[in-house]
Amino acid sequence: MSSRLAMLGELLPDDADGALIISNENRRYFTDFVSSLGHLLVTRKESYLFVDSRYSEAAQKQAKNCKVIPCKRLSDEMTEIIRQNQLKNILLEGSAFTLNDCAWMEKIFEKAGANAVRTNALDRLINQMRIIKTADEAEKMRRAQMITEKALTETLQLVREGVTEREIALELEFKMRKMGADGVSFDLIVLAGAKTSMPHGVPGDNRVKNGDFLLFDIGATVDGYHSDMTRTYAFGNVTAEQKRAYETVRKAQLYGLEAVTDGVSCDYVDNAARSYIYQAGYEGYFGHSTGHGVGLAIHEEPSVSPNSDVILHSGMVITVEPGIYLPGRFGVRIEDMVLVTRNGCMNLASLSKELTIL
Ligand SMILES: [Mn+2]
Repeated sequence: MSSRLAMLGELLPDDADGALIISNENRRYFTDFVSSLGHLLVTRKESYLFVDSRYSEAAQKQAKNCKVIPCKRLSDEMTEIIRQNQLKNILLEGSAFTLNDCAWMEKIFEKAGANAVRTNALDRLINQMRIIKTADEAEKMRRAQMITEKALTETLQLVREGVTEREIALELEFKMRKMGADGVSFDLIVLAGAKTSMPHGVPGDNRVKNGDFLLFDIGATVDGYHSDMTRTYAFGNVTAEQKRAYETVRKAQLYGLEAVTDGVSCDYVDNAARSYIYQAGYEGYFGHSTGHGVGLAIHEEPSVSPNSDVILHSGMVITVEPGIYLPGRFGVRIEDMVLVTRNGCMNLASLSKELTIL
């Protein structure tokens, strides 16, 4: 099997002879090497990973399918390699380059006789590769999801009246790391009571009390791959109105999941969940997309939104996460991460979605 770098080299458009990758995720995706800095120059024949002295030994041992170039001064080594390969047009990773990086790279390229191509062409090629997960990638995500569920199940046993959102979030993160996660997928979202109406609220000193909804939007990473899950629980006695909103989201989420299969478009899946919520009288209280792709990034292609006509294919991993948010009162969201298959999807999450009273 040819390497991802060889595949990218082959996919380069006719009017480009090189591509420069600088994001941590894409550098890792193509070389398996984890670092916080490094320039990966891809050509049709060969790829070069430029690193400074902090990474040169590790990169030479671990980076795959590329030549590691230890750098004293990046501009010198990069100029040399561009000249050797007689590169003329080099695509930049548009989503990763800042204006400053771009100006600096253009200067280096100019000295070496090459042009920087500032389009989204490279990002589109890479996304097209990353959007389909291999079995190995999906397995890492499944492991991350299992850790998330186990940590949540154990943490729920510790929830008592009066504990703060921050204490619960910290306990969860500690457990995930102890269970073998590299880290958390994002700053864990643990919200109680009225704060649950803010889809991306930040855990604070708010204390759990009777009648609260408790919302957990959480995930772990394994080998850089993310998991993403949301569950909403009742603490003590919740009202009939809270139960109605919960049941509406639960059914909408099931309709969303049922819509997922190879060959349907993302807006179709979004609509399957969204229209149920709107018809139940909650139009205006579900603002965000129904879901998103997950992988080395917590949010990646495809977007499962009303504006996305991307067609789902087996091997994609997406979330289905509708919600209802009543400002100042409460919110509900339920989210699973699923692997699209030829005739439906495989749910990577297995925790119950029945309304559970803690
Ligand atoms: Mn999500």
